[in-house]
Amino acid sequence: MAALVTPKFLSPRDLALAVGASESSLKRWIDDGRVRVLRTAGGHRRIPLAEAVRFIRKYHHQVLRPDLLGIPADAHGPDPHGADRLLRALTAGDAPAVHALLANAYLARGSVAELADAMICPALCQLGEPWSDADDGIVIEHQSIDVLLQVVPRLRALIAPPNPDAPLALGGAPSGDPYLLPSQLAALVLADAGLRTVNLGPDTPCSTFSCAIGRHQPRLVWLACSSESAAAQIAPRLPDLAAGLASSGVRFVLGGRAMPATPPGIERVATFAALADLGRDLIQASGSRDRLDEPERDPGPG
Ligand code: B12
Repeated sequence: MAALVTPKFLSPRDLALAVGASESSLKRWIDDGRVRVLRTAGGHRRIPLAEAVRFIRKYHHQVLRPDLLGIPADAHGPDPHGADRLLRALTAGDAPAVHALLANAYLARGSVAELADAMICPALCQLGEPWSDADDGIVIEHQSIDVLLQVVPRLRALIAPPNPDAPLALGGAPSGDPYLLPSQLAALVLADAGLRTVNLGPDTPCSTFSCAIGRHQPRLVWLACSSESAAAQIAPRLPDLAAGLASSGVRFVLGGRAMPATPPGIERVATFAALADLGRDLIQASGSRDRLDEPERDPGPG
């Protein structure tokens, strides 16, 4: 992964090369507003990476040179056996291949929720099964999570930043739950839906949740439960937490393979696709402006 640098901005020439178009076509698309650009102090046009990705996804462009977007090429292209190939790449600890698979699938208009539900979770499930008896199974699990945690920020760089007035979602895993990826994915899925997110991460005490809720005033709180013992410990405290959040109109979402039985007021969400739906509902209800209407930050001289 070392050779590729994720660019913050692309020149019109690089975006034209990436999608196999001529520079004059790209200039026309800039002029008709399909691609939004910034001007450097020197008057050069620059395209933020997330804007380039939005343009590619919206207008169904095929990407011939993903390397220009900081993404390794994926010779296979998007395919229905993505989870199997992801499993092989994870087992081999091949971070560039994992990056290539997931980022190219996103460019081909997959949502982050689809990547999580249809590729990442099935690959990890398979990885957890055969390896559970093998001596090096635990090594492969740690290594796979490490690879995915390297790739998640690179996927995040492809997503348009949220509007400053977008609703905020906050969450994590309860005390004693060491699982990192579920909350990372929840945050990524909600960011893809347009929300601002704060991920408190694994092993988060109830007091920290309360403090963070007071500080950030979220509209949605998620609790990712993957550890049976941690879920059993937090279960008796859920009714109070749910009542407090409900009184402020905050949606409380419980997800994860170990989510305990829940009292009314807590929404059980089984898939990341369902979480994305919730996120989009919140964006619509909030009246937050379309994030594409937001002016972009200046890229500085260049
Ligand atoms: C990586 C891993 C670990 C790593 C975690 C590293 C880390 N820091 O994150 C380590 C090595 C620490 C670990 C430890 C253990 N693990 Co482990 N682990 C896994 C593995 C391979 C992947 C877990 C993961 O991150 N999955 C990613 C999540 C997102 O996928 P998912 O859990 O399938 O989630 C789905 C839904 O629940 C939902 N979802 C999940 N979270 C959320 C959150 C929200 C908000 C929403 C809306 C939805 C949602 O989305 C997915 C479906 O689309 C799983 C295998 C598997 N099937 O997942 C085993 C697995 C979970 N582990 C297992 C076991 C047994 C253990 C240990 C007990 C092993 C041991 N003997 O020590 C310990 C227990 C640790 C503990 N304190 O609880 C078992 C659990 C069996 C069971 N009874 O449930 C599994 C299933 C493996 C297996 N087949 O046996 N593990």
